[in-house]
Amino acid sequence: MAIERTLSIIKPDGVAKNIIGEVYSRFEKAGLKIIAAKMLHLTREQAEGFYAVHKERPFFKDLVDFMISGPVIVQVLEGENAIQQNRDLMGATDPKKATAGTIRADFAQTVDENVVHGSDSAENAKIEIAYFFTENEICKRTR
Ligand code: DAT
Ligand code: MG
Repeated sequence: MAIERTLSIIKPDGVAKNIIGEVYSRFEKAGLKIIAAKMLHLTREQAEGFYAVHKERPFFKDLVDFMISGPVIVQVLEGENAIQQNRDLMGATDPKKATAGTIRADFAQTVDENVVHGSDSAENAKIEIAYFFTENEICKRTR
């Protein structure tokens, strides 16, 4: 397995629930390193662009409204198998179907407000990281 990078977002509900530290703690305990991070309040255009793959879906407008309802924390995670590892930590999209002990099972109630985002493939990770971070904003963690 290789060292990968993935994009993670703590969504507005996660920030509002004051569980930023709890989520970061899960990343760190799993051996994932945070190599870039920022808090921002997405504009409608930013949220629509980020979720452009879903623009024909019936839930698109609600998803965008939710994503701009408050600030988010966006981070790049690095580690062995980081993309799948982060998806495993997150749990299924619908928290009711998420495995016990995952972030979504523990902190989310509904599919439309499910606390975290994580890239789902190497290709999308690259695109999503570049959507939020320049190469200069991504740090080397050599210590
Ligand atoms: P994931 O976030 O697990 O990658 P996704 O890419 O299929 O899931 O969808 C992106 C987000 O859109 C998801 O986190 C919540 C929302 N969403 C997905 N399916 C939905 C549905 N059936 N009803 C409402 N919102 C949904
Ligand atoms: Mg997705």
